[in-house]
Amino acid sequence: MSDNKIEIWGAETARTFRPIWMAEELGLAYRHQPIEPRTGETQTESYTALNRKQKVPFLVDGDMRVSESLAICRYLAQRYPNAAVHVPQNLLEQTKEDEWCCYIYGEIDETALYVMRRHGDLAEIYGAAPNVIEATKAYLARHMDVLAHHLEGRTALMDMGFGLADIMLVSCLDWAVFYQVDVPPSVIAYRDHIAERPAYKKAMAVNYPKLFGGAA
Ligand SMILES: N[C@@H](CCC(=O)N[C@@H](CS)C(=O)NCC(=O)O)C(=O)O
Repeated sequence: MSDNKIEIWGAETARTFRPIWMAEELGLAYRHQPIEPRTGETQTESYTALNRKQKVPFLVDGDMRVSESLAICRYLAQRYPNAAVHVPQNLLEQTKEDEWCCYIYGEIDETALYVMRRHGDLAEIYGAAPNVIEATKAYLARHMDVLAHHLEGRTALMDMGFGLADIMLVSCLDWAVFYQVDVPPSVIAYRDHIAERPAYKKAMAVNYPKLFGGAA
């Protein structure tokens, strides 16, 4: 357990959900600063001084400052280890976790879901492109197939058990479902199993206060 020197900035997106979920899994005490993108809150002078990227999520832990959802989650898991979250114990596990995390972040988050967001929800900024959205859904279907094959009968991505890669993936799967992407049954079964975790539920309430009526 840490004292309250940890601040997690950001709310209401799949990316901001990740560090909150990780902190909940680890049983950390943290102060949540629920600023949202596209509200002007990331553009203020004080926030820009903290994070020049003007993006969320962002972590403050004493003197440590970290942006990027994946980097924040890995930092927390390794800085405050807890049996709830398996961390790689050797090069092989580290490499396989990296392989999953790079794949999920590169192919599923940035190349697919965020492209859909840019040309859907954020069309006023980046331009409406229904053809791009359709092509991206088809691209995502290929990766859902990869996931379906791997996840058949599994409750965690990696043999070592629930960990960082699962936080990355489940946050993307929820996003995909929200965007009405077809998610295969074995992937849904995996996601539903993990979504039973108390920390997942708590993090949902913290990250999406509007959806949960401010409960958290
Ligand atoms: N690669 C970053 C992405 C961060 C990101 O793009 N955050 C969005 C919200 S999901 C944001 O803050 N957007 C505000 C903006 O671009 O002005 C991460 O995973 O943390």
